[in-house]
Amino acid sequence: MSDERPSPPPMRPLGFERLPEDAMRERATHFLETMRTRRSVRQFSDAPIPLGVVERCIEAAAQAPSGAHKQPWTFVLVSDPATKRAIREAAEEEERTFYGGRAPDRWLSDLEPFGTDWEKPYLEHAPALIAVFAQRHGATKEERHYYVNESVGIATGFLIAGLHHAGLATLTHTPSPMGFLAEVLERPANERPYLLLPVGYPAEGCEVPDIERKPLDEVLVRR
Ligand code: IYR
Repeated sequence: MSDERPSPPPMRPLGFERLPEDAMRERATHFLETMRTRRSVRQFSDAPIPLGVVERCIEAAAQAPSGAHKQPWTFVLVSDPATKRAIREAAEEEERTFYGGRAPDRWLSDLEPFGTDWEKPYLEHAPALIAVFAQRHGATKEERHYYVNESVGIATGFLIAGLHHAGLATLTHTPSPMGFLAEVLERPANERPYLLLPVGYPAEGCEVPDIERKPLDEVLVRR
């Protein structure tokens, strides 16, 4: 193996289009209104979805910035019913112990408004699951990755926003622990399960908790 580093890529012009301020305001407001209607969904229709749309959204997610441009993410798009069933069974096994005593009482009472329990039927009902994996390092341990959590978190945010924008519902699901995902999906040792996103249309009559987002004044500090 050679010690030689690849030479840096050449620079090129950014190609930035500066927008008129009224267009900026309109776009920002439109995006806010779009994001306001995003909710985590726990009741999914089993109606099929255009997987090509989901793939476009994954491609959009992969445009995220990442530490030293290492792009330390892998998205596994699962639509095979047997694989979804295997994921559901393994997730429910973990969740049974979580809800059955592993989770502290305080955590369980914080979850009460959301009506969650160990049963995860949506892992089978939703027509697709996206398992997001974080690459701790490259193909070999010598290939370092940086700010992996931040990078994968940003890409996942792009993904959730993109899917919503495209008219698809998601749930940000973090079965705990979720090591089984790497096993079921046969991922290499450098990949750690990060998040599982059921994707689909909401079921007929789907309900969500009637909760509010914090107002801007509570989340924004001006100096
Ligand atoms: N992983 C469990 C518990 C859970 C934890 C949090 I924090 C949530 O916001 C929702 C659920 C589950 O999926 O049920």
